[in-house]
Amino acid sequence: MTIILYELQPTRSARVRWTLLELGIPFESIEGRGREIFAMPELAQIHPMSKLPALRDSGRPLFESAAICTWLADSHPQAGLIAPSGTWARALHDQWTAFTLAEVEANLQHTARNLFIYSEEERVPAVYEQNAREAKRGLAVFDGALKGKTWLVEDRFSVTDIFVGYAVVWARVQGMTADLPNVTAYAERILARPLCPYGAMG
Ligand SMILES: N[C@@H](CCC(=O)N[C@@H](CS)C(=O)NCC(=O)O)C(=O)O
Repeated sequence: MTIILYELQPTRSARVRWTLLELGIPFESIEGRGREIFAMPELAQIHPMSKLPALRDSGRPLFESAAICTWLADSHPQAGLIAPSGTWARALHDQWTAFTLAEVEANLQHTARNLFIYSEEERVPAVYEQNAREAKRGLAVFDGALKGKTWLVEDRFSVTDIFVGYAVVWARVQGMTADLPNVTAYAERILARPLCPYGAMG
């Protein structure tokens, strides 16, 4: 089995890097090219929109950080980083990853695209406030879910925390978590994990 990860830190490829490190899987990294990585033909062969992260596992292409992290944890069950399919704990993993993407990250990403990817003429500054408000609604749900808990699923560290933790740390960098004590403490626990690469986010 050979794993090749296309990555650029501190993007969402950090989720995959961390999952691989937690699982102790050796992997080859395509990195250190700055934004030139997005123009690599071999990246386009994996991700139809040339986005990161992208992965080859024994030659097979896979994209979307949730799908990649879940697959890696599933295919190494002995590490206990994810509950098996068909269990309630696994349903909660699926719930929190979908919720993160739809209710928090989509809003953070829309603002980031306006700020860093769209040209000045294309930018719509009015969305910044709307996106922050919607992201905070999602983050408030996490604040409630984390009350009295250390980790999200079965109260033990899992790939769910690797996934959700990225969005929470991103929101924290944007100053959206200050009035959410449980989310703030969770972000600190995430950043304190020995293998966590999210410190590079700022
Ligand atoms: N939902 C995707 C997001 C992928 C994504 O947008 N990645 C960013 C880096 S964090 C990217 O490649 N941006 C380049 C672009 O939009 O052209 C995932 O979680 O993998």
